[in-house]
Amino acid sequence: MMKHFLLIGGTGVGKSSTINALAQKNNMAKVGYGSEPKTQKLMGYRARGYVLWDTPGLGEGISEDERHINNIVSLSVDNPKYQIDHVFLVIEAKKRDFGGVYKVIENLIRSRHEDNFSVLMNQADQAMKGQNWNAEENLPKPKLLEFLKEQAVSAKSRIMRNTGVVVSIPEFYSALTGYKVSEVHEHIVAISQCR
Ligand SMILES: Nc1nc2c(ncn2[C@@H]2O[C@H](COP(=O)(O)OP(=O)(O)OP(=O)(O)O)[C@@H](O)[C@H]2O)c(=O)[nH]1
Ligand SMILES: [Mg+2]
Repeated sequence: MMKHFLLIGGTGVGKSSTINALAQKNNMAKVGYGSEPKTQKLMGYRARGYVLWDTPGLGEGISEDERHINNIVSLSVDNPKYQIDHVFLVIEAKKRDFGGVYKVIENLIRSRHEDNFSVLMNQADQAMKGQNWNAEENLPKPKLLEFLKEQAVSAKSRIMRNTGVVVSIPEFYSALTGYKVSEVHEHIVAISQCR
């Protein structure tokens, strides 16, 4: 049976871009520009052997977040064939604070998905505002690589501290440049085969 994965996260972190990168399709999920939220409703996309559910960006307001979470929860409740096997929280590599997202982890993850939850750290290329990114080779320079590793470890501990939810150290990648997207795909395939 096809596995279903849900991507959640703040507005503009790159959830839709991540889905396109994983599916190796350019314009499948609509990508935003500027700071307006782009994705408005839940939508499932078939990628390489699994289904990725795109969701509206969080952090636009308490009542909006609540509405999005209710829609996410009713997706699986109303459609037993859309049981979510795993939830991915997408965060940005440059951020030190995930603000509103902690509340959502508490509300959505802690009760239902704590054992099938992981974090993906996107926009690796932008972590130091574009500095120390080797565009020719599509790789971080050593200084940025060091920074990304620290950010990943720190994201794990901040999430644990703020929500009590235990996660693995996030994978970092860039949906825009394709850096380490295949590692993220492998990670998802490994999860698919797990259960
Ligand atoms: N530099 C860089 N930009 C990225 C990356 N991933 C996404 N973006 C850009 O970030 C912007 C938002 O991307 P989306 O994929 O629409 O983000 P989203 O999380 O789906 O946004 P909402 O649907 O509004 O919640 C777009 O301009 C993307 O091109 C990345 O890895 N690096
Ligand atoms: Mg989107």
